[in-house]
Amino acid sequence: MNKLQFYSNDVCPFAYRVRLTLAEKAIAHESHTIDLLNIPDWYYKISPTGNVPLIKNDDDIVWESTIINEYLEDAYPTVPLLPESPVERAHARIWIDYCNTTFQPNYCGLVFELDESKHEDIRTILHDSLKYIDEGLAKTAPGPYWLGEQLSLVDLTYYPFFEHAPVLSHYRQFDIPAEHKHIHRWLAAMRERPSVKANQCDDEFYIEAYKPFVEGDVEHA
Ligand SMILES: N[C@@H](CCC(=O)N[C@@H](CS)C(=O)NCC(=O)O)C(=O)O
Repeated sequence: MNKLQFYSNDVCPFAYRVRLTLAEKAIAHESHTIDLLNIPDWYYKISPTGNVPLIKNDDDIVWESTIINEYLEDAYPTVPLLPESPVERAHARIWIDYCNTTFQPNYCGLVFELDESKHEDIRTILHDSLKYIDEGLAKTAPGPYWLGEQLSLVDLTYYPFFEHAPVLSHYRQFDIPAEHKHIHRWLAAMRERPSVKANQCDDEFYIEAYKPFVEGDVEHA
């Protein structure tokens, strides 16, 4: 069996979800960086969308970060990242769905929306979303993780966006309110994970990487 091939880019929060899952499950792999401002032709031959992340495991090709993480959970169950009971697994997936359908589109929307007149509305939605998340985390307090004592795919789904928070602060004057103490204590626990420590990027890296998008030099897909 060949080593799993992982196609990603350090600035992509979706790819970071998968990078963290690979690290937490200690899955041997080879990593390839795809230049997102100049996606090579050969990548379109293996990727149906041209997006990162994507993994190739022998002849199996899987894309979409949430689906890749589920695939890795199925294919490499030794370190489980979903709870055992069906209802808890369902609730984990509901949180992941909330990230993909509500939290992340508004979080990234605030960065990529160039029409300033729309920012205030997005800020309001984002504040509601953060309040909802903080209330959710209060139910599993003291955590330390999203679902309680065990790290799960829910943590790895959300964390990358929170590591990008300096971008919102720098370009959009949006900070995660200090009053959301459950979010902040969850973030502190995540920053202690060896998987995060080994893969995290610093604030300046993200701020610089987002610059062409925020300044409208490059259109976001
Ligand atoms: N829903 C996808 C989103 C992936 C995505 O948007 N990736 C971006 C980078 S963060 C990308 O590859 N963009 C390529 C392009 O814009 O051409 C997932 O969860 O994997």
